[in-house]
Amino acid sequence: MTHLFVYGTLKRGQRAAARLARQRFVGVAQTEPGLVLYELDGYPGLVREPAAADGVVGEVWLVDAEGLCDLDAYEGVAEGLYRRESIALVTPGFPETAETYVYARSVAGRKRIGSAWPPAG
Ligand code: PCA
Repeated sequence: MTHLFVYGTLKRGQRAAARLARQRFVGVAQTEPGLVLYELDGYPGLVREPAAADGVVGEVWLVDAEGLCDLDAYEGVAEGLYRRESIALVTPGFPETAETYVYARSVAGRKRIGSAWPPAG
């Protein structure tokens, strides 16, 4: 089983939430600083940005191997859209690290939305 941090369309109530239906929700948590979200085409991309002070808020799920394989396919890992990488969590009571989907393409010209998606307002 793998702890997976999701911050976009896979979150509860969002468009792709059903893809986690057979997995276990752990809770809402925050990442280490140095990670930030950009708005892409109706979904967000998390990127590493050393100056980002706040980190990202999202959900931690416990995902089985088959589910992770399906999610990698959905997120376009093989096509180089996202890379699945380990990041650190700072919320007490959570594992110290989790896997997440880091956006693997350029965010040049995209809107920087900060710590949470969808952005408020
Ligand atoms: N889906 C993945 C990565 C970005 C997206 O919209 C997620 O929810 O974490």
